[in-house]
Amino acid sequence: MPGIARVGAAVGLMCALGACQPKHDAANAGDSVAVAAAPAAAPVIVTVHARDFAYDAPDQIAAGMTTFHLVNDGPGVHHLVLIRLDSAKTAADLQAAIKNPGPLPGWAVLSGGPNAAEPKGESTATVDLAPGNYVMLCFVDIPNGVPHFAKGMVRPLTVTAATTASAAAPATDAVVSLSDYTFALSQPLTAGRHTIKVETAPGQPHELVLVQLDPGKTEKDLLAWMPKEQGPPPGHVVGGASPSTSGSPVYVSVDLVPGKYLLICFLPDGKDGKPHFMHGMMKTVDIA
Ligand SMILES: [Cu+2]
Repeated sequence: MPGIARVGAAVGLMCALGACQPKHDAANAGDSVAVAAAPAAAPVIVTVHARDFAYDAPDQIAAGMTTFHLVNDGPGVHHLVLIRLDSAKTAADLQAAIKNPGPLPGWAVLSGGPNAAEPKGESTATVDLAPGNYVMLCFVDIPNGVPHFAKGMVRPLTVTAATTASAAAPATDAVVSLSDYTFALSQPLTAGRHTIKVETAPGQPHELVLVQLDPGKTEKDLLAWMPKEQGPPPGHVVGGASPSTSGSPVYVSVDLVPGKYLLICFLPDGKDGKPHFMHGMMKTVDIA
């Protein structure tokens, strides 16, 4: 069928020119996101703006490989955690459930997303979303220990069945495996722009927060700073993978400059409630 072959070639060319990555902005809030007529060569990009304390985002998107571009317009640090609500549960049910400490109920499935972005910073991650009802939520509790979802940073997102084939997973140049309680890297990370596959092993859910340490600072400085958050922090967040369960990889796009970085998981432990970094889930890497 030469007609179809020609259409395919044209789509390929447009993709090469950067024309087939539709951007969906806060301006489209309330709209359903249109999907390209041909199988997408790259994941659809959904731009979400975070501010203190709300997300500006579409209400509805199509299922499949989706890149979430989190733009932090607020003065505080924020991230975007996607949680799928099964069993007809609602955002109100989730908000009631997360008032209790401990693991999320089984109907709330941690599905990744872009982790912490600095004020005026950005964070980007790609996930493969199944159709369903989701919420976007911020667990960050800086400053003063009150999680941002309690201040309004929780927003429903409906993921509808896709009408076209999903894009393939992004090409990656490293894998970081999260397990109870370690970060394992497939190879040393290097400076430059990378897409890193972050996958959680069977066991508890985990997250990857990437912190770039200021020159001369170490993880001890961060641990000393965190309880009171007094004075300037010894580093700054540069994204990572929001919490996910096994089987839901997160593809993190990040631009690394040479320096010392920390990989940290803050998720509360399923057994004793302590953050996972207190169980050893904290790793310093030198990037050259
Ligand atoms: Cu927040």
